[in-house]
Amino acid sequence: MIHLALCNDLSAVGRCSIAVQLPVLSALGIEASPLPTAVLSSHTGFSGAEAEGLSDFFQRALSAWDRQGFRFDALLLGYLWDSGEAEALLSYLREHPGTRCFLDPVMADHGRWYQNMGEERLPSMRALLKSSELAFPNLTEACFLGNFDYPSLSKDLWESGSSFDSGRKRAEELLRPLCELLSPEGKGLIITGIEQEKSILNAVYEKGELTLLYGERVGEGRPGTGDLFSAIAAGSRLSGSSLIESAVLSADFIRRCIKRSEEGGEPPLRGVLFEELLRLGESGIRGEGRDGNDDIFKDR
Ligand code: PXL
Repeated sequence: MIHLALCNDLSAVGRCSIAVQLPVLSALGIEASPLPTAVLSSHTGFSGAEAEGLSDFFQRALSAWDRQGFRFDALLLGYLWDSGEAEALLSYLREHPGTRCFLDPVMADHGRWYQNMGEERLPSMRALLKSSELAFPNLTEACFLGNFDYPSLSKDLWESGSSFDSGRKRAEELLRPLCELLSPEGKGLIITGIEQEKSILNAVYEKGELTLLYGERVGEGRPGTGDLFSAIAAGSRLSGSSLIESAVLSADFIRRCIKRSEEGGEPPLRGVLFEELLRLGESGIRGEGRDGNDDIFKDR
């Protein structure tokens, strides 16, 4: 069985990070070992959250794994508490050169840094990119990592029809050098959850080629969808799927979860109702419940 170390925060309320990634990875047949970077009473989209960084414990646990003889096929990295955790992960990856690394550079969204994060995060995130075969930034994180102007690119990508061409071209200008920052073994990037008036786009970039995946946009954005995306895409990649297949699987599952959440009246801050859709064989991640009428479609 494929064994993955899941390094992310554990937020009790709001369906994000480890709380959503662990169940989907299990459903995909991956053994995922959660190593929390921080514990929170809820994600930080809710005001007044209690949070405790686990940096010391996190670093001790990484070292313990070697003493205990535990090896991992891959790491999936998400929300990091501080630079100590990032440095510890960089050393771990240096000392375990065969370990594959999938990076969601969780730092910011909608043009703004998350609480307690800022530009000081960029050097360690860029260093982690160098050790990763695949990264899943949102558009804000991609712009911050690539020194690109977020407001103008998000506006260009929002446009549809022929005026969208300039957005597409500028996205390529961002993705080309960003992809070069990744490890030589990988060089795949997916910018997740790009918003347009009627669609959600995922921009898949591999071997110099950009593929845009369009899905119907239903309701407002919800936290945790980026975490679901990275877990499903990493799990699916580790099981041998192509990058595009993995992205389509993630995008389609998330689209159905959002639709179910809107129908069920789930408040957006509580994330997506993914639990019912995990049932295997019926409407699970690879299930037959894919509704068919508004699937994810490709435009190259
Ligand atoms: O899903 C992103 C995320 C992860 N972890 C924590 C967060 C957020 C987004 O708000 O607050 C703690």
